[in-house]
Amino acid sequence: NILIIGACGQIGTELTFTLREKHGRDIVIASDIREGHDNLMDSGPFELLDATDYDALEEVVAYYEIDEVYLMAAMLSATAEKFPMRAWNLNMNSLFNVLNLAKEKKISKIFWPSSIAVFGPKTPKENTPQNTIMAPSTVYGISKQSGERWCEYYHNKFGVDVRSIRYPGLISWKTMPGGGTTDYAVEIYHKALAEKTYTCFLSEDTSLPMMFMDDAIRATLELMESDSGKIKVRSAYNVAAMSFTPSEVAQSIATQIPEFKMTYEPDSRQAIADSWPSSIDDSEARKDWGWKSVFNLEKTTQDMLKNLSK
Ligand code: VAH
Repeated sequence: NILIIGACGQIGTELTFTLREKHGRDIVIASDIREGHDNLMDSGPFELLDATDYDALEEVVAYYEIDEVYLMAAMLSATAEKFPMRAWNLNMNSLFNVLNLAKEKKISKIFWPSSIAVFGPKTPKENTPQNTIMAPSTVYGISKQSGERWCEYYHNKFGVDVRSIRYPGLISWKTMPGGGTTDYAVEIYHKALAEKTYTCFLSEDTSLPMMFMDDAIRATLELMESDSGKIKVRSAYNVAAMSFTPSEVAQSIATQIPEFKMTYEPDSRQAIADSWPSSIDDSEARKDWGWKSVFNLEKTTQDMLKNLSK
């Protein structure tokens, strides 16, 4: 059976629905530190679970006969800057708990999300390669870089089958993101429909790697379903779909909502965004397990506005 930790989050929610559709509702156990939306809670088994509590996690794994874990719980970049020690504790101890369950052979496969946040100000910003300078300047980025090292160590040392992706900023309509720097790219669609205007917390020319959630979920499942022998990277794979600036997404919305107006008031999240790449080279993922994105900005805007208008 499959356990999703952090099932109420932006990615966790979509993974829960997709995996339940694929495998059946009772094969996929959703868990989080607090209950989520009714549509998630009504879609199958749910457990309240603190991912940093090893004994509680071990009990859920034994009770539901879990063999695969998707660890989606984390504190994201903006919030982690406000609570560094809480972020480190959650992001790292939840990972150690899951890696150690696999080392003890209590589970057989792990997905753990990394992020383009592992790159820092010294990293080449255009077409950032799989292997390059990584000196993240954010708490969140440091935790993701350390997590990548630990995943690779547990794979090489103990044969743990852990797989990971450096997600770009993710755009989705089913849930709101929580405390990230790329959250503007989700909020903007809600505000465009509700108020025809949005005040963006990043400057208009801040280009960041982004991906529509359908592509991110498909990348995750394609990686998890690949033969183990094909996976040459056991830290985390670069994956890419598109890069855009706030002004480009505003223009894309204006083609469907002509009266849409954007204003800019950069805040502390600007410094986080400035430390990240503007585009990513995902040739390793393409080569090793056939990754290919589908959604560009135009299709993303169409899908977001269509689903949020329902
Ligand atoms: C964040 N959405 O903004 C996350 C992600 C690349 C960005 O890691 O913190």
